[in-house]
Amino acid sequence: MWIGGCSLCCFLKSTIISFVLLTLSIMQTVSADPWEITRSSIKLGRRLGEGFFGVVYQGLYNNTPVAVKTLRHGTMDPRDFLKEAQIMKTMEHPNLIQLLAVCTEEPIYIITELMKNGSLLDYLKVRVGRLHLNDQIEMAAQVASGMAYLEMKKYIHRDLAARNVLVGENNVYKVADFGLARVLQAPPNQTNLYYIPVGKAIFPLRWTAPEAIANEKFTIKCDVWSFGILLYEIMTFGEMPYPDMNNSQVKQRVPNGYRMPRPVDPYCSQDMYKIMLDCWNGNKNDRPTFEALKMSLRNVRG
Ligand code: ACK
Repeated sequence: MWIGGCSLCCFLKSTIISFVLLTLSIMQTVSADPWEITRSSIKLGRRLGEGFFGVVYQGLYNNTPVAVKTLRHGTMDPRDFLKEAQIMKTMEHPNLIQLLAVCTEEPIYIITELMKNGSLLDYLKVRVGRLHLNDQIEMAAQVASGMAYLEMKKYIHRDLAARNVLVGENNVYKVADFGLARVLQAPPNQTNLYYIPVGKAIFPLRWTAPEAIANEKFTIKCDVWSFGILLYEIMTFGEMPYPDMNNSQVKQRVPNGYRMPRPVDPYCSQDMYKIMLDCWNGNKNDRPTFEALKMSLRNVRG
């Protein structure tokens, strides 16, 4: 009788233990992030280039060629990045670079689709005078399409510029690095051609709307301002915005109403310049939506 009691007790004990183990393993499976991958599952290949925050490599993931963005230590808090990556993963559009996987242990790896022709900025620079207005409108319209999707999803890019648009095969243009700017931290005492520290954050000064510099608050309307600067880059084949001004002149004059003049060489049509000026409206609420920009770009004449 006693022996029977013991075996019942042992049976119950082992059943409970198995149940707990099973529950734990189910919980682990549910909570494991399917986007998080081990570093060993990525084979790094040739170096594609270097951004402010680290080197970008070509890589192989599941036998598929990918781009691997590696972030230098200290460029962001891995926990902030992980939170932001959860949102980035939900963004899917033919004109947005698709996030494929992440490695959130430092050095952080961001694995995305590979774009054969690199950044739009470099693409433009080597094609000075070799593109037609229709090609330029096509680039702008595809970027506006990707941005209209972010707008609809109530998401903000914060660093829209030709260097962050990538060019694929068959004239496909995709917006990269959306959301990243929010979690990036300024490396101490480091600035470069594009980014300057403002408080704890860093800003791409020449692409940033004056109200965002003033109050460090970003909205989709700041992205619209940056889109106007991107149009300027497209029309000038990658010229640096405000070419004759230094950073402090930009910081001081733009909030006081200064706007870049219409590019004349290379030529920029009045229609296109009008769209730029609309994006640079001092009152952010009077700037167009990306949805409206898509339409306006269809009607641009040379
Ligand atoms: O102009 P590039 O060759 O294109 O040099 C820059 C560099 O990395 C730093 O940003 C390249 N790059 C970034 N992301 C990708 C990508 N997904 N596919 C191909 N090249 C990329 C970019």
